[in-house]
Amino acid sequence: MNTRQVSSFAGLLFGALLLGAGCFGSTTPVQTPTPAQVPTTPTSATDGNAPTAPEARITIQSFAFTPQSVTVSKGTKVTWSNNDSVAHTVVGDSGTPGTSGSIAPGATYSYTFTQAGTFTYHCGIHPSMTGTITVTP
Ligand SMILES: [Cu+2]
Repeated sequence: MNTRQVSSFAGLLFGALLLGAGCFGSTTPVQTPTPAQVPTTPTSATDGNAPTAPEARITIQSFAFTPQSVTVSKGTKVTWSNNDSVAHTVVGDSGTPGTSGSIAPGATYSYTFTQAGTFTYHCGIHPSMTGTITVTP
């Protein structure tokens, strides 16, 4: 055995020791769990979950609007239902809530209030029938 062989053997041994020590001493790195991807659900305005517009109902019965006075918020759709046996109309004294035309028994008339204020109306057929809608901003 000459010196060259010895040194190469020693080198091999040293390398094996290093390798072994490396294996023994190495700890498997703790896998940091990647945070679960929270799916970003796009909220589209057309998925039907949009809040519905507020609504209010007024009954026309016994030649009267019931309730006679209603307070709603701006954007509310008010629907008059004619429960009488004769036709009535809804006519805004100053244009709001429009002019319904004849509301037959069992029929309805709807108007969406887009401006705040106090609006009086009457029945074009029976002027004694009056009502007031107060619209808050
Ligand atoms: Cu009437």
